[in-house]
This record gives sequence, C-alpha cells and structure tokens, in this order.
Amino acid sequence: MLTQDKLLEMYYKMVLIRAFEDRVHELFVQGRIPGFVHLYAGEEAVAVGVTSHLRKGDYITSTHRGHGHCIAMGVDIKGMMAELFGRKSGTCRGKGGSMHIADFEVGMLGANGIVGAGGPLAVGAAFAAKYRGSGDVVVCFAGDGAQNQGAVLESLNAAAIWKLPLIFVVEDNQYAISLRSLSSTKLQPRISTARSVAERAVAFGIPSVTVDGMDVLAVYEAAKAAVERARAGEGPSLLDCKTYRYYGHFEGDPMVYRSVEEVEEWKKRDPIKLFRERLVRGGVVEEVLDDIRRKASLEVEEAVRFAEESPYPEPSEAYTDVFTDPYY
Ligand SMILES: Cc1ncc(C[n+]2csc(CCOP(=O)(O)OP(=O)(O)O)c2C)c(N)n1
Ligand SMILES: [Mg+2]
Repeated sequence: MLTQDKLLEMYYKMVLIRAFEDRVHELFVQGRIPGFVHLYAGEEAVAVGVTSHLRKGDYITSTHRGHGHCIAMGVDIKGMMAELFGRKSGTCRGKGGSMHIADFEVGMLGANGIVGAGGPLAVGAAFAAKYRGSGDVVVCFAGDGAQNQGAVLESLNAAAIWKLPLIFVVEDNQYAISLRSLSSTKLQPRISTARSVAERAVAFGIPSVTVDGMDVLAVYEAAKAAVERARAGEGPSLLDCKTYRYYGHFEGDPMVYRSVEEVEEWKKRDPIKLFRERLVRGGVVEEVLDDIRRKASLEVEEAVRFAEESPYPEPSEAYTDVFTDPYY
C-alpha cells in the first residue's frame, strides 16, 4: 500500500521532471544550451512509476532521453543543468552533456547516445548483482526503436538464460525519430513486423506485460511484480509502457511527421494531470499539490542560476576524466 508521503514524493518527482524539461526547452530556443537535447516531457509516469521501487544498490541504465531517469533516481538537478551548459560544476564536469549524464552514487549508470547500448550494460550490472547475491536489481530503460537493435535482443536472451535480476522497461513513445514504432499507419512504414514488444519477449521466455505508461500507478503496479520477481531470483521481466513525448525527437525537430491534433489528443491524458486528479479524489488538498509545483519551479530556477554562474572547464583539463587516449 502506498503511503501519502510516498504518493506526494512521486508527484514531486514528476513535476520536477516536467519543470526541468520545459525550462530546458526554453533555454535551448534562446540559444543558451549547446549540443543535442532530447526531452522526456510526457513520459514522466514511466520513470517515476518504475524507480519508486528501487533502493540503494540497485542500478538503472538509460537512453539519449535520460533527464527523467536521472531526476527519478535522485541526481542533483543543479549538477544536471550545469552539465547541459557544459560547465565544470556539472554531474560529469561538463564533459558529458545532456546525453551522457551518469551518477553512480545514486545508481544511475548513464544516459547513452548509442541507441540500445544500455542493454548490455544492464546485463553486466545484473550479472554482478546476481553473482554477489545482494538481492539488488537493475532496470534497463530503452525506447521502442531500440527494441530492434541487436544488442537489445542479445541482452534479452542473456538475461533470460542467466535468469538475471533485470527489468526491461520499454518506453514506447510511438516514434523512433520520425518513424512510427510498431503501429502501422497508411502514410508511414512500420519498423518491425512484430505485433508487440511484449509478445516478442515471450519468445525469449521473459514474462511481459503491456502497461498504460501515462498512468503512474499502473506503471507502479506492473513494476512491483517485476521487481519482486527479480529480487526473488526468478529472473527478468519486460514492461511495454505506452507513452508519448510532447516535444520533438530532439530540440529543433520541425515535427512534420505528426499532427498537432495527435499531440493534443495524448495531452488529454497527461500523466501529471491524471495523477493529480487521482490524488485530489483521494483527499489531498489542491494547495499541497500547488506548493509542490512551486517548489519544483524554484529549484529549477536555482539550477539555471547555478549553471550560468559556474565556470567552464579549463582547456588544460580537456583530456582528464575521458577514456580515449589523446595520443592514440
Ligand atoms: C546505434 C544507433 N543508431 C542510430 C542512432 C540515431 N538515433 C538516435 S535516437 C534514435 C531513435 C530512437 O528511438 P527510440 O528508441 O524509440 O527512442 P526515443 O527517441 O523515441 O525515446 C536513433 C535512430 C543512434 N544514436 N545510435
Ligand atoms: Mg521511441
């Protein structure tokens, strides 16, 4: 049973992700953030519903759309914002940027610019957890497009044969860049002939379930069963979460492949709105929720100030904290 404190913490994390992403969108439009940025707004229920089951010692792997995963795991947003700005005070000292934020202290093994690359990392971490007998679990977040990467398919197979404590979370936000994921349309080709990723998992001997990814409590319930299975040594599971990204694939995407009506239709079931209505029906007063929202906005403003006031790394530091050999 979820306590009121836990429910409010989940709400806080969801609004913090949204506030962070909406602000980053504005900053990018103003030309204040360099590089490539992929926003998670609209998908908050997935990251928060799943990670609400995690404890110290558990790990996640993430994607190029990783801000939501970071915030859900408790990565400090000041460091994240500074990382996006390329500053020395960033989570990865300004050298990772949006697509490479990692914070091992909180179990966040890293966002990743290589689609599907989180799969093998998650298998390694889950193998280690099993080997140690620690009861820790690993969550691999990956998009619908990533499900067609060989590395992800190999990861499903390895997790199944080694019975690893691993939960594969598919974030089916309907698109891989501009291509519809598994659902066909008259205008666009499918990128896979599989009927669903959940069905495909069964072929690997992995129990799977399709989940309403806009409903944080539905995600929470589905993840509960999967995490319990993993902790009990019963092996991997897969959650196929149906969700939607509100912004373009990347910041600057002209979004010619989808209609405004389609976006508006999904927004009617906005995950934060749905959860808020649920909480109010359950007796939480609106003012408490408004305060949480205000607190989140203030924290994001504080993070922007912190980032802008932080220095860039010194040129002499260019080769520290990176893994390539500059002389190779
Ligand atoms: C191995 C690899 N192939 C292609 C790309 C280019 N790319 C970046 S994101 C993306 C689509 C990913 O779609 P999905 O997995 O559904 O994630 P989403 O962006 O929808 O969250 C592609 C093909 C890449 N980064 N890495
Ligand atoms: Mg996608």
